[in-house]
Amino acid sequence: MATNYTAKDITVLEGLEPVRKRPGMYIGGVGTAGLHHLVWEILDNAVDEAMNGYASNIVLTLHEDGSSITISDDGRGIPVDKHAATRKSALEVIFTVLHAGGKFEHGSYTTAGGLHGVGASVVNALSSELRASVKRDGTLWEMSFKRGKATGPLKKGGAARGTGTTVYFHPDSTIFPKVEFDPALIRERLEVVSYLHKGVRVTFDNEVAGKKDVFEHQEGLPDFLSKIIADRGAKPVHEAAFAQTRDTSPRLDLVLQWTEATDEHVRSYANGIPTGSGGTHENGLRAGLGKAVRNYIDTHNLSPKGVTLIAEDIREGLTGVLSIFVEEPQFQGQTKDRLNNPELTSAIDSAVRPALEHWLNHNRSVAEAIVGRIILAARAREASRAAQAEITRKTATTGRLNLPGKLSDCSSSGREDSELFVVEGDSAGGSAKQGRDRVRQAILPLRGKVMNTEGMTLAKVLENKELADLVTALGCGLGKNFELDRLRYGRVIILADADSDGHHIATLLLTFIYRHLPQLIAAGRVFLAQPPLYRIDIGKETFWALDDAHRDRLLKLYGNGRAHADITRFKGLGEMMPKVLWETTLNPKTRRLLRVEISDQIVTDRVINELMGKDASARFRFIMERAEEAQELDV
Ligand code: 28F
Repeated sequence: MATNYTAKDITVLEGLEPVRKRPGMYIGGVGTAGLHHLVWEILDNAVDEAMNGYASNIVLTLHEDGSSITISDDGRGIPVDKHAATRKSALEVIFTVLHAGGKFEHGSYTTAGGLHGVGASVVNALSSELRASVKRDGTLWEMSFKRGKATGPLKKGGAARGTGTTVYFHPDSTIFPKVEFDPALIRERLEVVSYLHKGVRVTFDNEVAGKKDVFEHQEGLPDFLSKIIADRGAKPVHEAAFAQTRDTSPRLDLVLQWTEATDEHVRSYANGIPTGSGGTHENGLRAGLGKAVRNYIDTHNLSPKGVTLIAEDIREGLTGVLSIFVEEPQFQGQTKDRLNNPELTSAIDSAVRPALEHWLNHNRSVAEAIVGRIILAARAREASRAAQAEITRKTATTGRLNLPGKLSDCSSSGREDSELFVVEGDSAGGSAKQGRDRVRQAILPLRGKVMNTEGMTLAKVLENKELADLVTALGCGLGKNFELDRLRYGRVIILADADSDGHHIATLLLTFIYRHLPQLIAAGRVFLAQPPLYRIDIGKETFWALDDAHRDRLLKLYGNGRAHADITRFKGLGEMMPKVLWETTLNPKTRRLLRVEISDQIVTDRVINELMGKDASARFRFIMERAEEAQELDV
């Protein structure tokens, strides 16, 4: 616990000029991430006061200019007594001296020292204006700064009820090219604070949107886990989650629950900072978890016959939150979101293993459900390995000869300039085969509806001939056997009718690719073709409209006051003349493709998961709304 400090504890280091000269050294950069580090640092100081039990309310106000913020807590209030050596108040020193503050002492967990621990003084240096106010000993104190320099002395105000610290700051637009906060990012981080620090009420007062959110969770991580599982639409395989907390350093807070989902989803945090790239704390959790489950299985003779369990089986479907607090966090990696404290691996491992083993042994029915889930994962893995081996064997032994019969391959064997069009339906396939460039463009027609693979095991998926043929045609295997450089085409282009059915097929194919061939999307190799829905002839000119809105825009642009517009709606690709299909959709010189990109993994996970299980119209509507945002490329 932080002992009570007074000004004498501050170690005075150096001025703030270096910070303004090389801000990147202190906050990583002056882009959006760097801008928001200013918020996290001040917020972190308020959270630290709450963690030490002195504050229970934190309010963040995003002012209506969208570029200034006030954060306040109801903690003790930063000390204002004068520092013997410098004759300055603790408050002034904290905001004007780099790395000042007794926060390196025991019991305080701000991330001072790492990228995240820049200290309030750096925020001050990089703000065109900052105002700190403290309520302490029944009095209000205030001090203002410009670019790190005090604009006047510490002012003693009137009487004040309660205690606490409030900081207003406006980042300096001569340092940050864009001073515009991202409300969603701030809201998400505040909500996480309320989950990681149970009982602390965190308020987000968004004056830009005129909206106020209050986050407060008495349970903390168990509430967080319930939200994550609900968002992902995952179905738990056991009722009660495993929960563990430990208050001695390194502080540990952990919840785990196995679900029917086919992937692992454990979110980890160090001192409240998301560690998306994992780290030694996660390695410790995996080690402890693996040993505890294996010990349980061995002790109770539950090992499955004919299949060997691997670590991934144990964690398949596992959803959880790991939150640790350590006094000297070492953040690593490009975005500083990997934790690298070596001592944590064994510390977390030896904390989790006995607790989880104890829990399993004292909750037999839960343990049986979890072991059952693990064995299912192992068997599914085994089956899909066999299925993939079958596909690989077929493709490998006879090379191109063994390609699906329906594939009209292109003559070029160079990958980078060849493209595979995955076309819905035979008639569309026919038009595409005739209209295409035979040297560079291959056509794979798919018959009828592709199955909805969401939540299915790989073995089940590959029973679908259409998808198995697609995997064979692509040539790069899938799942654990995936090898991007065996991909036989430079681009995979989904060509479906411009109507709702076509969108539905495209969505099903995207779901399959996203779940089982995600590397193709990550490599930017997956595209959606945009065939026209309408042909519009006005006078001698012909226009092509992608959808109703586009048609109306074209008519408004070119239609009024001129010759009558002749509009034809295409019932499907199969009804298009091959030449028209070439000109409007296949020809790289005139077509417009949408490249499929995943901007936010968590959001995409939720969208695919949430909607793929529901009815098609909800799915299609949701995807088409997103399609509006999709970036158009002339490739
Ligand atoms: C909106 C941001 O920064 N809250 C803070 C405190 C409280 C103390 C403190 C902070 C003392 C000299 C090291 C008070 N009383 N919210 C905040 N609340 N810093 S920052 O002390 C800093 C140390 O420098 C505090 C007794 N001990 C500590």
